[in-house]
Amino acid sequence: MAAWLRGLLWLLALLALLALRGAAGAPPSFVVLLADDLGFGDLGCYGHPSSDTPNLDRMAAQGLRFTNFYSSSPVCSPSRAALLTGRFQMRSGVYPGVFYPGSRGGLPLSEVTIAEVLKAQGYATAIVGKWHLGLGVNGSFLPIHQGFDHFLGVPYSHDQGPCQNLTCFPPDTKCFGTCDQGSVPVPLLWNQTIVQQPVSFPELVPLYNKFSQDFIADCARRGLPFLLYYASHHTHYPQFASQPFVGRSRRGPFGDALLEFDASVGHLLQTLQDNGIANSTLVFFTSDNGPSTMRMARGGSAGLLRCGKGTTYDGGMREPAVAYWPGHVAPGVTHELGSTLDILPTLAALAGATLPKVALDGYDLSPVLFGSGQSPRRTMFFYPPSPSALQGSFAVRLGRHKAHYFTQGSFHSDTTPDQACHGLTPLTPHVPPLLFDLDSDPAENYDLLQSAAGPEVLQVLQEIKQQKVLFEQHLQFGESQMRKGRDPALEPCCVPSCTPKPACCRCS
Ligand code: CSN
Ligand code: MG
Repeated sequence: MAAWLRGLLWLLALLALLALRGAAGAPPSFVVLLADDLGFGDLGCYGHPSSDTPNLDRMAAQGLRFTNFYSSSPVCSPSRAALLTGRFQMRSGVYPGVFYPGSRGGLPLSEVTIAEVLKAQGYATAIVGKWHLGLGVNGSFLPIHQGFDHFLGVPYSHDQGPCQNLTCFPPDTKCFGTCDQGSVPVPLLWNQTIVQQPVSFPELVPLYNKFSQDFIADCARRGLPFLLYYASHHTHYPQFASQPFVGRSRRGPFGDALLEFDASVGHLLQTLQDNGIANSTLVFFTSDNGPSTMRMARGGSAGLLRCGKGTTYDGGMREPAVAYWPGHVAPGVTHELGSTLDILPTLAALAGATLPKVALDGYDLSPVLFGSGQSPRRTMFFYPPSPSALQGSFAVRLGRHKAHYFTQGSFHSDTTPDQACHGLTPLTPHVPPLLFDLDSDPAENYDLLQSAAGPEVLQVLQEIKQQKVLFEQHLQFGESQMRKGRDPALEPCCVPSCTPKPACCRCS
């Protein structure tokens, strides 16, 4: 080949490479929005008849809306552990149940979070809102030890402390129900420091909005890619809302809380616009677990799905989810499988980051977001709030089918018309499993083995069993963090040596 021709080919190859890099562009920023105890049926864009969610609905209309997206657990702490690590909660030991204010354990520091993955790529990182992955001695489990540069928020659920005085507007209105009376008042933390105790919830969301706005503006000014993890307390019980939202929805206190969350979403999207970074930022929205129907009209709704929080029926774990990135993610609806477990691998791929060298349970969803539309995820495994290696997964989804090997009710799913959901419904093994076709029967009503156990159905069951065995063979349970127990002395208190505890822990 002539030297000039070789030179020309080199040049062309170089130009192609540059063009590719240009198309990929600078690393994108990420906003991960997580609602709390919000069910599959709670948003306007998922069919709720009286919710007001104009901003989330707009995100869904201009982004990609998932119909088969799952959290990794039907309760909070395990679900959040999995979202941040891309690993099932059993691996990290975040089971059984959830963390409490005095829990000794937390998400182990040896786990690699998405914040740490992105920080290694030069990202700025912040979390605002609910943490719920432990406090530990001297705050050693707080977000700033897990890759987050900044934290403004509450370290656990806001019913994990006395909340009957949680003021609602108009002033002196009693909020609904009672909470954990024996714990310290719920604190607001800035990094590791208690800045308010108890938190004034009706004034909290404006603080979160300002924190988010300042963080985003600062990153934009410095030209830094960032991760903002916005973990809202809405719409967890007990519902609260700032003054402009009280009584403004058609759906009562739950609707008001949802309306305020939706307004925060609008505020965040506007902030991205104002800083000129809307088309370099992927916004991903989902929820941590299904609705707490034990709260009746103050709980959320799983829509047409069966049961809710605490159960391995779809109502406990299938969640609304939207990926929004104008100019990059084409608007539409996908019926492909996805999970909160996939967030870490997906964001890592987009950032060009290397994956942690550990067993991951997530997949890079880029093909769903930008490509063929086909998800690399073919299965989803359903584990109860108290998982054990002996029982294994309670249910397995493969494609459109889901087999239940165990079912169990949960008090979180009380008051639904279906008794199978309720707390008094005991653990029940199913041999053979219950088998549902979630495409033709999303409500998990009609067991295929009762009605139509033809050879194709038995074949499906065989394949699901194979996937189950294969997965469980390689699933190592980490040491349980919850079984380390609790110590009241570890509960966060702004006046460390005051008496009588816990009530004396008050600062404004
Ligand atoms: S959760 O809700 O943290 O959103 O899962 O606030 O499972 O025992 C769950 N629980 C308090 C809660 C306790 C919560 C439990
Ligand atoms: Mg929750």
